Order: sequence, then C-alpha cells, then structure tokens
Amino acid sequence: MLTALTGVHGDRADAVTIAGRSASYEELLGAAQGVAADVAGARAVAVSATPSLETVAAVVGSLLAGVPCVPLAPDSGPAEREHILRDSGAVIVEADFGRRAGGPAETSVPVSGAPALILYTSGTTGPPKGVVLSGEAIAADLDALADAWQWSAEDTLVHGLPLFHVHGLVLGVLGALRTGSRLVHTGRPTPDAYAQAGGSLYFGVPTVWSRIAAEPHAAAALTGARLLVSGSAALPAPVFRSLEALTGHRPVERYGMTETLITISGRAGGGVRPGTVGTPLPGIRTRIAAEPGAEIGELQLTGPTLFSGYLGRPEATAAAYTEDGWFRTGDIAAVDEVDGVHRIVGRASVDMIKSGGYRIGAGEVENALLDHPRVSEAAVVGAPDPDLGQRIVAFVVAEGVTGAELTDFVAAHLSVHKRPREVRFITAVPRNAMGKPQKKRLLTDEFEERT
Ligand code: MCA
Ligand code: AMP
Repeated sequence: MLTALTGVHGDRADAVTIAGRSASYEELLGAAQGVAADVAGARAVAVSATPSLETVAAVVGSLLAGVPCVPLAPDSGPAEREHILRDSGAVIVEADFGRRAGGPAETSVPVSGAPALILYTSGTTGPPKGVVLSGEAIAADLDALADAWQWSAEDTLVHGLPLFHVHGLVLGVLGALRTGSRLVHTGRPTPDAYAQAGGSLYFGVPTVWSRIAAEPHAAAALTGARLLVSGSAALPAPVFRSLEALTGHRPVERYGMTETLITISGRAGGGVRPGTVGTPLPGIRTRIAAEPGAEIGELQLTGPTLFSGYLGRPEATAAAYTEDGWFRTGDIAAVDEVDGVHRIVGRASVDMIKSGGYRIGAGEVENALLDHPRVSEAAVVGAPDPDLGQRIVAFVVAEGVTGAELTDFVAAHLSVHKRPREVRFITAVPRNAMGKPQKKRLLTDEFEERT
C-alpha cells in the first residue's frame, strides 16, 4: 500500500518533514519496523497522534504488522480515550527513531480487505463509533485522488492537519507514502507556515483557507504552487474568490466522509466552480434520494472506497445503508443536470456539527455536559460562524457553575475541539409534545443570551 517506502521512487533525507524534523523513507521504515515487531499479534494498536514523525512511524508500523491502527486525538480526555480503547481493544504504542528492529523485518504493506485503520467518529447520538477502513479502500481512494489531482512523486505536499482523521492521515500521510510525493507537515496549519513551506500541492480545511485568505502576504506565497485543495466542510464562495485573487489559483474542492473516504472531487486542470465539489471519482456511483419533483435530497453512494462497517456494531452499519445497498451520507446535495457537478447543500440532521472541519456529534457534547454535577439539562447546536463554519453552542440549565467552567470540563473530558465556544444559560430546553428538544428554536431570538 505504501509503495514509495520500498524505494521505487528513490530516497531523500527529507522525504517526510513534520513540525521541522525530517526523515528519509529508510529512517521511517526502520522506526516503523521496530513498532511492527512490538505489536505483532495485537488486536489493534492505538497511537496518540501528535503531529510528529513518531506518529507516522507508529501508523506505518502497525500497517506493516497487519494490525489495525487506531489514531487518538493527542488531547483526548479520559471519557473519550477510555471509550475508544475499550471499544477497539487497542494497546497504546509509541515509535522510537533511536531503535532498530532485530531479525527479518517487513518492508511492504499488502493491499487487502483486512482492517487497516479504525477511525473514531461522531454520530448524531451516543459515543463515537469506530469506522473500519481496509487497505483496499484506502488504496482505491488514494489512486483515484492521484488521478484526479495529477498527484505524483514530483509533488511536495504541504498541510498541517491533525493526524487522527481521514484528511490529515489518509490523504495527508498515506497519500504521500503511496504517491512518493515529499511531505511537509507544518505542525499547525497557520498561514505563515503554509507560506514558508514551498510546496506544490496544499491541503486545507475551509477555516485554514479562510485564515490564509485574510493574510494576503501568506496567500501570495502560494502563487507558485500547482494545486490548492479544500475539503472536510463547505468552502465559502467569498473565500474561494479571495484565494483566486491572491494566489491565481481556483482551489479544487472535494467531498468525503470518514465512512466513504473521498468520493467526489474537482479535477486538476478541469473547470471548478465555487460552491461545488466536482464529480464522482472513478468507481464511485452517486444518487440523490429526492422527493418527487424536488432537485435536492440525500446524497447516497456506492463504490470501492467505502468502509467495512462500524466496529462491533452490525445494526448501526446496516442502518447506514438503504435496503438496496447504497450508503446514506446524511448530506443534502444537488447534481447539475448538464455536467454532473455535485453541490452539497447542507446536512439532514442538526445533531451533526462541523466546526473547523471537525465532525462533532451534538449528543456526545450533551452527554459530557450532563456528566457535570451542576447541569440538569443540555442541548447543543452548531451556530453559523465566519471562521469555523459552525461553532458549538451549548444551551444549559445549570446553577452554580460558569460557562468557562463548563467549556473547560468538556475540553478536558472529551477533547479541546469538542468544547463549546459559547455557553448560554436557559431556564428549560424547549421540547415538543413528545419531549424531543426543539433545537431549531434555540438559535432564534427567543433564546438570546440572558446571562
Ligand atoms: C482553548 N484552548 C484550550 C481551551 N480553549 N485548551 C484547553 N481547554 C480549553 N478550554 C487551546 C488549545 O489547547 C489550543 O492551544 C488552542 O486553544 C487551539 O484552539 P482552537 O480554537 O480549537 O484551534 P484553532 O486554531 O482555532 O483550530 C482551527 C483549525 C482546527 C486549525 C482549523 O479546527 C483544525 O485543525 N481543523 C481540522 C479538522 C480536520 O482535519 N478535519 C478532517 C476530518 P495551543 O495553540 O496551545 O495548542 S476528516 C473529513 O472531514 C473528511 C473525510 C474530509 O472530507 O476530509
Ligand atoms: P467526517 O466524517 O469528519 O469526514 O465528516 C464528513 C462530513 O464532512 C460530510 O458528511 C460532510 O457533511 C462534510 N464535508 C466534507 N467535505 C465537504 C465539502 N467539500 N463540502 C461540504 N461538506 C463537506
């Protein structure tokens, strides 16, 4: 699967650079082989996915050993971490660049249908579920993207995205190790770091692109790049236009999900329109489940990049598909009749929030808040936000606790990006006759902040 590692594309001392430290493929493989020796036979391996060479080596090591790898948000708190470790049965491993594995060591990762990665992601209710991805699905996706973006060993890929999700890890690390492109991970995805990295291919979530567009000097430094790619959430049209004006590039947008990997994309050299995500990748079929006469409806998919199921949850897996076997994305979309270009219009559920490109289930944050002894009711929504796309707003019924204390409580128990950016105190969560929270009402004037 990681064809570049075995030398077919040659080697260089800075094949992979993360947060300022570089390694050759040989060094990376050496550290990964040490991990592979340690974890052989384990049920699953968990890696605290800091932005570091060690994370890359640990992921590659578990792939070499044929043991599924579970990347963890490095700041995940006890509630999140314990759930993931218990659910996956993973043992935590760390890579060490100072040590070499003894004896015969694997050098390649066969492409197979066996689980390669288990990525935990939020649903609309309950704790995060483990999305099982096979090597076959990952390889199919990376090859389709290499074709769509003309991505090759000639490229230097630059990004600074977290290494515990599809965007940063599958595309941003495994993609580089499969295509042989040099990788520069900037540690954090700041405009200055992107400007200084001198890449040909750049990945970012819309928040990253909007921050770059707000710093014209940083944006101008990307003029010499070959391709700018945006994904994980909708790229606002004004950000698209600013980037075009400042860099001369029309950013390519692509659409995906943890469960499906990237399935729809604009093409390098193809015409891209702001507000659209392009056409399905080779092998992917899409359909819109619209009411008769309507043009928009739920986007449903089939294809070789789809996940193998939610770990240990056959019922949730079955519920994610239609009766005739199409994956239900939960996203509302429309397709241009003439050129087949897809447009993502929104999400079916208010309980799935996208903030800074992170997917956060409202239920998970509500449960964390309800674990606080002072909170008696909680309802969490995503409010429109110019920087993050959506920001997490928590409406709580609570006494004797401040908003900042509740924010820190969620940040410490789950992880920092799941914390509410705003806490509003209310007297009761509005409910319908069935007792179901009426979340859409929460963002109206009726519930303007009172403390
Ligand atoms: C603030 N901080 C706190 C607290 N408040 N720490 C602890 N407790 C608190 N209460 C600190 C943090 O520790 C951190 O500190 C700093 O504030 C960061 O704050 P934050 O506002 O969260 O970060 P940001 O800089 O605003 O982040 C924006 C971001 C980030 C960089 C765009 O959201 C991001 O990396 N997003 C990418 C998400 C992603 O990759 N999604 C892909 C999913 P310090 O600075 O000291 O560390 S995969 C997907 O969607 C599919 C497949 C697809 O299509 O790609
Ligand atoms: P995740 O599982 O974290 O990868 O989140 C997947 C979700 O991100 C999708 O269901 C969409 O709602 C959203 N998403 C990803 N890419 C795009 C995009 N280009 N435009 C709009 N939404 C997107």
